[in-house]
Amino acid sequence: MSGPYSQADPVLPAELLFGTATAAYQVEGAVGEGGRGPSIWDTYCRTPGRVARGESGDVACDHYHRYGEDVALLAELGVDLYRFSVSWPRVQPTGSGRPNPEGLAFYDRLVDTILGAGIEPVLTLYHWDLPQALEDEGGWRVRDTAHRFAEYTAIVAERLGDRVNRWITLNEPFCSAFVGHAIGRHAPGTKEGAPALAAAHHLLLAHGMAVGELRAAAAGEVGITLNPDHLVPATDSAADHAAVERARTLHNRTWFDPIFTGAYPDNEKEVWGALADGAHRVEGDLETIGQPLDFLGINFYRPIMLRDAPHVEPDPTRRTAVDIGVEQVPYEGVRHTTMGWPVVPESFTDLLVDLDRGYPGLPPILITENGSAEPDAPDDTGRVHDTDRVDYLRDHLAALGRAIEAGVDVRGYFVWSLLDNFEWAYGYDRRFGLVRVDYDLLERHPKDSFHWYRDYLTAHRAARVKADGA
Ligand code: IFM
Repeated sequence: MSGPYSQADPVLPAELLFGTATAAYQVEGAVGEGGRGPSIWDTYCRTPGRVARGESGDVACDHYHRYGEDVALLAELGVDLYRFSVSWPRVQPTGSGRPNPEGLAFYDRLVDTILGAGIEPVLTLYHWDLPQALEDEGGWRVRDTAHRFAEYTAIVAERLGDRVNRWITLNEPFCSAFVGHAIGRHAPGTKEGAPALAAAHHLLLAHGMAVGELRAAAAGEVGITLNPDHLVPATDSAADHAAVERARTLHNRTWFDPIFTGAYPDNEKEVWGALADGAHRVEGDLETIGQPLDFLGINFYRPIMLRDAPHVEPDPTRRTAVDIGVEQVPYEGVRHTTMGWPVVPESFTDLLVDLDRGYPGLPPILITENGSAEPDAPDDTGRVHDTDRVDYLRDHLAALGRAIEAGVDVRGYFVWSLLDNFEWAYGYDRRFGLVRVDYDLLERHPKDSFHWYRDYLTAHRAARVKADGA
């Protein structure tokens, strides 16, 4: 492996756009300011034992006050795009009714600052921070929350639709539905069976309703961000292949099939068993969910190796309420990031090619997240020489290039993340940023990967100018 600033950087199509991404609860802080209401993540973080070291997004990177400094960093990087999310409880503190003027004013300022730096804002409407008041009424388990999401979408579209041209309805609904309601490792942190499936359906419905609102507001291009997994059987046995197929339904098909084929997965009875009663589905929902999109956001970090395993995990702390009889198997012989995730760039190519072949007619793809958490120990001068992150990014960009060569229509790529930030149940010690955040002083320190990405983008832009002039 080579270090930063090497000549080995992949050359990607000149028209490919580049950016970085963040999410409201992970960076904003200021949870009690500007009229913001509580979200399920505030509640989850305050529940003892849920988040490492009892940490929370209360202060996070203080982006709410320091967004000007952060946008200046984006300008220095030279990105085309910046993906951020709007906090629903900042806009509607109880998740319904009249909008909070201070909340909308914050996003007005943020969007204007991003545009003023010559960068295009890409807005995610929901990155997991459901207003707690809606959770108290049943949250994603109930259909009304989809209607509330449509109402919130219309408010944001009316306010920002004149300046934001790319809209992402939901980020990784797999995590909201299953990590939140079946595995219990994300807010609201429950282990439920059928309600988790209802949550999945209502998230899909919320997405579809939001698409309708964004179209009505002529807000621009509309998409969703999914996190399909590249799933690999541990052995060639029929049982392990069948386990992968069940997991593919849980992780990928639950979302891709309704949105892109207008049907629920045909093996859902086999996967969910008695849980698949479909009680929450209403005629016409599939039409709402399956409206055409302008782009598909994909988040990719690592592949998952699986084997067939007896139903009912013996370790109660690892048990999930949606048990599909599979077990994760560690990847041997590859580097792992501090998330414990294996680094296998070729699986990025394979995933994209598989999706492209498996779902003909997919809209153009934006890679809305890709990146790695690394130990990032600063040296005596405070600099972070994060060579492993540079290698990760370079190797994944090369893998992306191979997918593009194979015919996958990819239009953009975002590094997760601009800043070190609040990594959900892991708290602050999992650092994904191109910029180190000193959480005591809230100072920002660009890492070597920041400089590498800046140089890479400079070279890419030069190639683009040349291509435009040719
Ligand atoms: O930090 C998260 C982000 O919020 C959603 N996608 C995965 C990232 C890394 O775990």
